[in-house]
Amino acid sequence: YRFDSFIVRTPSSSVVNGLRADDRGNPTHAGVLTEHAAYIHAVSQAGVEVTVLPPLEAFPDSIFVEDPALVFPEGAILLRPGAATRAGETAEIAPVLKRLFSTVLDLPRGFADGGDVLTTQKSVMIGLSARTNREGAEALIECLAKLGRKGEIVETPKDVLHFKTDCSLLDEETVLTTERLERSGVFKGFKTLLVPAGEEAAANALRVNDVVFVGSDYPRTGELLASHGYKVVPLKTTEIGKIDAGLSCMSLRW
Ligand code: CIR
Repeated sequence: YRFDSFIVRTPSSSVVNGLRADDRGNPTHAGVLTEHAAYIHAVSQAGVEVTVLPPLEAFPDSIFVEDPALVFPEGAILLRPGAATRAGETAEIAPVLKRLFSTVLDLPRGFADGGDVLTTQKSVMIGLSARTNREGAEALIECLAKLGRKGEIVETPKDVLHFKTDCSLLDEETVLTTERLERSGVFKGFKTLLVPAGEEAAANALRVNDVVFVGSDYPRTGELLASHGYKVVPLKTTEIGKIDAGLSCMSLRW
């Protein structure tokens, strides 16, 4: 959770057509832009340098740069997003990563979204989901090994978009998660904090250096984290939430 660098992508006007499981109405372009600008400002204040990529009209979900790639200080991996409308995002981010990293690997087969990947000191957890299949997860483990990292395949709760929709790393030993994911037992060896019932979407929080960013629509989660000594900064995720996104999705971090 210690980072120096972020990559984000400005939302295009097509973001209003982003994928979603339940239609609660389109987000507005202006609303997403405002949330995105506040995110850039907030992470900059947390001490990271932010590279802002230009909008991609052809890819409504391309603001969620977390999904087409994985980055580590030692190198990057270009992924194969599991949603057909997002597959082309990898080719868009590839040249940027090739400029910034001396090692850039390609996921050779299968499908994997970065939203299904939780990096901890012990391992890189890869959640199987509707976007990440076993073939992709196994191929990803091979790529991770080339970077000197250990990958581990885990399950994502049913009907949850991504593994990280339901969890985030608060520090090296603590994970914020939902009751349904905690129940699966994946976080053995970690301390867990559970988001209050009704605030499941708050589990996709984002620890950056000394602060934890949490969706401002989830005040009870903010209070819970503050009561455990975390420095909490609420960020609005109302519009991006309409297209199933939270705070980790909007950046690549290393
Ligand atoms: C999608 O369904 O792909 C986007 N609407 C949301 C992606 C969220 N990404 C993430 O959690 N890493």
